[in-house]
Parts: sequence; structure tokens; C-alpha cells
Amino acid sequence: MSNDLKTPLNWSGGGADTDVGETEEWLTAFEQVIRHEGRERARFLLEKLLEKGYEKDVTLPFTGNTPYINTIPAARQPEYAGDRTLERRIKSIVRWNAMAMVVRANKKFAGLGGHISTFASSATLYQVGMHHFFRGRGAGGFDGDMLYIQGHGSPGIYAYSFLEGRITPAQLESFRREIETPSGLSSYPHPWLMPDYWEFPTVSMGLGPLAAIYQARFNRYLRNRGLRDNQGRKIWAFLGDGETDEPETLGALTLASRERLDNLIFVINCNLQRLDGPVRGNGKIIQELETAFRGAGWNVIKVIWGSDWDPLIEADNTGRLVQRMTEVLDGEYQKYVVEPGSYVRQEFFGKYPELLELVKGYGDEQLHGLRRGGHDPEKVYAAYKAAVEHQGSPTVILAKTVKGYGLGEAGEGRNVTHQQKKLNEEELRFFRDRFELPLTDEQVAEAAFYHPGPNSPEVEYLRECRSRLGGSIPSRRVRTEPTPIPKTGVWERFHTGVDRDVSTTMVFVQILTQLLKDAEIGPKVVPIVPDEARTFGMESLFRQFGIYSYVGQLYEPVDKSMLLYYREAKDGQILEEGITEAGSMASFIAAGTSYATHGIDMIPFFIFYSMFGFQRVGDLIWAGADQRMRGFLLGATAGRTTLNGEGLQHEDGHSLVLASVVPNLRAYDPAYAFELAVIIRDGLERMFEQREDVFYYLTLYNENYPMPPKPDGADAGILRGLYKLKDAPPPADGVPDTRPRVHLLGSGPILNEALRAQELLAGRGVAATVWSATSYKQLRADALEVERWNMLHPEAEPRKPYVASLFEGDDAPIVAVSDYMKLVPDQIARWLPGRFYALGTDGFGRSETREALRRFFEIDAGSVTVAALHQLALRGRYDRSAVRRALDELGIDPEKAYALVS
Ligand SMILES: Cc1ncc(C[n+]2csc(CCOP(=O)(O)OP(=O)(O)O)c2C)c(N)n1
Ligand SMILES: [Mg+2]
Repeated sequence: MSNDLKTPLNWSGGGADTDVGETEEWLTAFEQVIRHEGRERARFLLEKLLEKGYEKDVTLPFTGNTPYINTIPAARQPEYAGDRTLERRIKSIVRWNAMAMVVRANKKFAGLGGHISTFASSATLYQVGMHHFFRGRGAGGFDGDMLYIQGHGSPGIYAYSFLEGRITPAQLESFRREIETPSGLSSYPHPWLMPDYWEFPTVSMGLGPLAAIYQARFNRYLRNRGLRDNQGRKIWAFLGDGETDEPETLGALTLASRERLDNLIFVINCNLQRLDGPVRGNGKIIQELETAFRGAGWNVIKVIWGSDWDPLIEADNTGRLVQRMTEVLDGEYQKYVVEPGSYVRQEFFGKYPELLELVKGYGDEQLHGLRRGGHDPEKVYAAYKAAVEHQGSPTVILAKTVKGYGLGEAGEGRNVTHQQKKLNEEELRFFRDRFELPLTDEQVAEAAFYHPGPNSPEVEYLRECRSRLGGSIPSRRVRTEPTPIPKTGVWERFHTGVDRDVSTTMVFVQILTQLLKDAEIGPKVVPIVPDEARTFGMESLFRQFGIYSYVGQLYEPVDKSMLLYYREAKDGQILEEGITEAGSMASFIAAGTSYATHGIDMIPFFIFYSMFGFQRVGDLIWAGADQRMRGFLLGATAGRTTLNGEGLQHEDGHSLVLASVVPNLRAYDPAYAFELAVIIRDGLERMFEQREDVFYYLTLYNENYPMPPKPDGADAGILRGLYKLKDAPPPADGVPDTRPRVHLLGSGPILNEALRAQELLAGRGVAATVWSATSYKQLRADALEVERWNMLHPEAEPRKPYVASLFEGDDAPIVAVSDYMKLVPDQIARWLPGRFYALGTDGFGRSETREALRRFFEIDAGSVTVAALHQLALRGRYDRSAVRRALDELGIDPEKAYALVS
């Protein structure tokens, strides 16, 4: 192996040739075998040689690489199916408009942003798909292919729709102006902002590729469960080479190959640049990715060189050209783009005399113009065709391109190109001339949009292609028919209360089981777990409903003789994802958006360790919210003190804070079985009957306690976020009630601490009313809306926020307590001015008993009692010395350690 630092990793040349004659003999013999006995025989001999090598300790270093040339040689290239001339004209128009919409937007409003260079590099990659491969939602129940578009390439996609007549000039004019012009075009693919157009939000790098893998898998899941046959749908994911730096991009590759997802095609736009500069200036991103994907079992198709290199490769009988192609670094390839042809001659070909000889008939211009594969429709077409025909594994196409292609001095191949949004007149003229657009200098000066007319050959051609392929893309179409949610049978048993000690996690599993058994909605339920089913007591579901496996169960499980054995099945319903919250979340998104992607309602329940939810995969949750997913996220082992033995990394006291930032998420922190049942039922009705684009987060705890029956009329309060649970015990008979009053708000298992505090306070002459606070987020949302309405309607009778209306009629202090940070209850403080005080679990978790933890974080009954007494003392309604006495009696050391490190 060469020690030359410039030799790219994973490429071993084999050292110097010490006996050229002998080498020739071997090669000639090998060629003869190929010629006379065929490739199979040649392959067999090679394998035998390798085997012998291993036997004799002559081994080759591992390489996942093939040489740095196209995977599909010119000889195996299919004929191009389209009209190249017309397609080139279309592409030029699309390029122009995609560029012009960014330039015009930024001319008018500097700072609006937008990207020119990404699409400039990927125009051919999209166009070949648009004209020949990407299938729309045609007739006959076919839902079309699924397209994950590189987010910052969206101007190019809009430009196609503009040509097609789907997008008006006014809309193109209002790129990134979604507020002032309601039909303005969103910056990136946002199903929330352009709900009939974009299907998959992609621009948070890495999430698109991950989601695409799980989408492809979910399509198979639906098929194998007999719910939807999607055999023919392809999932195309377009991504940047820089985007492959994200761990999410490459993190799930083996799932795709393991499950033989040949419905999945990645197209990686290898323009060798990311935002700041080169992706792998000192190496070769295409070779690096080839190794990763091949190693993971993918079918890899490299599209590196354009057709004008074919004759050179053909004429290269010394192997020097391929050698040179392989040894040159990406940083150097980038330089060739910005330097003249003479530089390419000298630096690239000039390294070996044989190469200079090879191109001696080529002018400098010609050398500079030698195209890269990703800009050559024929090469891209060949790759796409091979990809859609390939069976048995997913395919990745690694297409080499130039970032900012066609921009010339304005940015082609320049390190600054990613953020280029302003072109001066000269640069615009260059662009026009380069792509031969029929625009006058005046039109060029203002970067006017160009449309050749609805009956022009270009538009007719494009329309014809799209209609042949089943209609326009992208296009999002949602199911609007409601799925009826059971009104009886499932819920009643959870309303009556349970004397036994149970946890809300156990209750949830029972609710889930009931739903799974329901004849109507049962099959639609998708339980998703990241290797925690046993932790949450869900193993009983394994045998009953089966764990999905695309091959079924090929082995006899060790626990086969047991009642609850680990049963895998082809039609298994549970998605047991293994230890990947990100993957599970991607499955959740796929299932929770199937009302739009597949036109059928699926109802995902993703249950996870609450600590490893929002803070681990928060960006995926945000992307799913953007994609308008529906379903239930369940943060189990919730609470900083309720999960008591696991310490700092496991004990969650803040997922509800993180949940509070997601707009269309309804987050609940329930305490009792009936609360869970009411919330889940309401969620199902909202999402699947009333078709609201919301989703749910529920905390689930593992503390066992009896579940009381549902108080009459509690439903509305449970859903709105707060209801009165228990009035203060009455004073002794005949004694007038002059006791100072407080309100105690509790959530989750800590509601029990509030109830105990109610007794402790009663013993100290204080009347405390206990409320169950199921959702501060919901309370806040209601109050914000009301407050805003009042501000905008100054002369109208002011409305009351729900939370404020509950506490009208007295001025008693309100103490809130939960197993979450103080910030969670503090969300409502503003509507209860001067009377609200929150206790909570701010700070890192610790391993201890629940009692010790609750005392440490000051959320136990004793701490609640002291807080309430102190609030009364501040108002002169309780004696300060009596508060100090209470501290003593309750065993609270005033100098004890403080949990919050700040
Ligand atoms: C998670 C995330 N981090 C950062 C960004 C900002 N960003 C947008 S595009 C880009 C560079 C992308 O490079 P590449 O993937 O190679 O795409 P290209 O534009 O070169 O095709 C960056 C860093 C982002 N969108 N998402
Ligand atoms: Mg790039």
C-alpha cells in the first residue's frame, strides 16, 4: 500500500510493478478467459485466486471501493428515452427561473435568503426524474412515488411547477413571503405551509434520509400486514454530500439492506461542497460513501464522469487515466472548476505523459468543459433505470456535480457559492448566454421570469411527461373521511377506579391492549417501542399481536414454551425498533402521516423512556409536527423522582418543558387511569374523527397507587388541563369556617403528595383544595388566545381565560407541584397574578429512594405544606413562627442542599 498521504483512504494500488512482462502475461490470460469462457468463469477464477491467497497468507487489504469511474460503463448504457434538445431547453428555463426567484426576492427585500447553487448543481438529477421516472398520483389507486427533495433545492421544484402552470408568476414573485402574500412559496418543503404541495419536510439535514428509510420500511409493513399494497411505489431521497456528515443520514443504512428495501433509492448530489467549503477536500466523498453504503449492503451506482469522458476512458489502455482520476483529491477537483482549461491540462493530465498524449487533440476550452456525470442526462438516466430495476437491496446513486453549475464567476465551484443570492447584471448576462435563454438585456437586468407560453413545445413536452407518469409532483393529498372511534367497550373499565396499586404505565398498556383488540380500529394501531417493551410491562403484546419482521420468524425463540414468548411474524403489528429513538420516531412519522401518504389512517403509539424522547429526538418531533403527523407519544418512566434509582442521565424532569415548544402538540401529565382514558379517547376523536392535525404527548409513570373513580363532570376539565379533585375537609361540626385557604395543584404521581399535604395542612388549621393539573400547556394556550382576543377587542366585554375563571371568588394562594421543573406550572402564573407559586424538580437527578428524592427536590407532601404555609404567612394569614415550627415537625432542614446547580 502506498504511504503517500494523497492516496485516498481505502484505495490500495498494490505497489510498484517489478516484472512488467509477467504482469502482461497474467492479464492477457485473464482477458482470454473472459473472451472465450465468459465473465462467470473469470469471476470463478478470481475467487479461487483469492481463496488460495488466504490459504498462503497473501491477503488484500479490505476495500469497499471500486475504481473512481462510473459503475455503469458506456457499453452497458441504455438508450436515452427522451428528446435531449427539448429537455435541455426546459432545463435551462427551469435553471433561470429558479435562480431568478431568489435574486428577485433578495433584490426587493435583502435578507430573505434562498439558495441558487444547490439546484444549479442538481438540475439534471431532478429533471431526468421529472421527465422519465418520478410517478405521480395517477389513476387506478396508485399513490405515486414518494419524493424527499433536498430542502434548499426547492426553488428548482417551484420552477418546474411554474412551467407546468401549477404555480403562478405572482407566487414565484413571492418566494419566501408566506405572510404578506398568502399564496407565497415557502422557503423549504413544508407540508404545514403548503399543504397541497409538499409531502415531506427535509431541510433539517439528515432527517430526510432517515425518514425515507423508515418510510420505505413502513410501506412494506403495510403491505405485509395486508393493509395497503404499495409494491410499486418508490421512495426517492435526494440529499447533499455534506448532509451525509449528519449521523442520522447514515445511521440506519443497515436497516434498509437488512429488510431488502428495493423500493428505496438515495440520490446523493456530490457537488463536493457544503456550506463553508469542501466536504472532503483531502479525500474523496464519493469513495468514502461508496465504502459505507457497500459495507452496509446497498447497491451503489457511481455517476462520476459525463459522456465526453467515454472516449478518453476507452482510449486509455495504460490505466493511467483511471489511476489519475482515482488519486486526485476532491479539493483539487474543486479547483479544476474555477481554473481555466490550461490548468486542468497541466495539473490533471500533465501528471503523466501518457495522459497529455491522450488529450493532445483537445483545446483548453474543451478540457475545461468535460462534464461531470451528474450533469449528463444520459448517465443519470442509465443510473436511474438501473436503480428502479434493481431488486433485493436499496440503491444509492452517487452523482458527481459542480456546486453553482453555470454561475461562472458568480459562484461556480467557489467556496462562497452556497450563500450566493445576488447576481449583478454581467453575471446574469453570463448565465443567460451560458444556457442560451431568449431574454433581452432589459429582461436580464431585472432577472425577469421566463415562461415560453402554455402551448410552447417545452411546456407541452413537460406536461406530456408528467401525464404519462401519472400527474404533477410534488403533491400532497389527505384523507378526509373520518375513522369512527369506539364510544363504548374500551373506556368504561378505566372510569370506575381500581383498588389495587397500579401505575399509569400499566393502565396505558391495558388501554392499548383494548384498542388493539377493537375490531374496527385495532388493525390500525401501530405500537412502536425502542427495546423497552419489558421495562413498560408490554411483553404480553408480543405473542398476542406479534412483532413485525419482513421474513417472519426463521428460528425457534428460546422462550417458545412460555406463554408470552418473543413472537416475530410477517404480519406482526408491533414495530420493535431496537435501541433507536430516532428510528422509532421516523416510524412514528411514517405511520402518523399515512392518512396523507397512503390515504389510510394508522394510529401510532410510540412509547419510550421519557428522558430519551424530546431531548434526544426533538428535531425529528419538530419535523413530524411540520409533516402534520398524528398519534401518541408516550414518555414512560417519567418524572425526576418517580423513576428513582437511575440518576442523572435517566430521570426526566423537563420533557414537558421541551414539549411545550411544539405548536400543534397537546402535552398531558396525567395522574389517574380515568384521566388517561379520557385524554386518549379525545385524542383519537380529534385526530381521526374530526381530522385535526395535532398529536399528543403523555407522561407515564411507574409508581403504583390505587386509581380512584372518575368524578362526575370531570371530562372537560381533564382535557382543558385542570379540574377540582377534592375540596378541603370541612371544619369540625358547628365551627364557623374561618380557616385560611390555599389551592394545591398536583400532576402525575405528585398529585398524591398534594393530597397528603391537604391533610397535613388541615391538621394545621388550613383549608386546602386539591386540583389535578393535567396540562399546563393546554391551559396556557387557552389563556394566550383569550388574552390576545381581549387586546384586539378593547371595547368588548373581556373574556376570561379558563384557568383564571377557576380561581375567581377567592384570593387564596395557589401552590403547584409536579415531578417536572417549576417552569412547567409557571406557564400559567401570569393569569393568576400575585398568588401563584410553583414547586418542581429543577436540577440534575440523583439515585435515591422516592421519598429522599422528593424531599431533596422539595416536592413531597411536607415541602408542599411548608410552601403553602409560607405563602399564607407572606399575606399575614399565618404566623411565621408557626411555619418554622412546621419545618421542624416535618423534619425539613432549612440548610439542606439545594438541587439546582446554576
Ligand atoms: C441540521 C442542519 N444543520 C445545518 C443546516 C444548515 N445548512 C443548510 S444547507 C447546508 C449545507 C449543505 O451542504 P450539502 O448537504 O452538501 O448540500 P449542497 O447544497 O451542497 O447540495 C447547511 C449546513 C441545516 N439545514 N440543517
Ligand atoms: Mg454538497
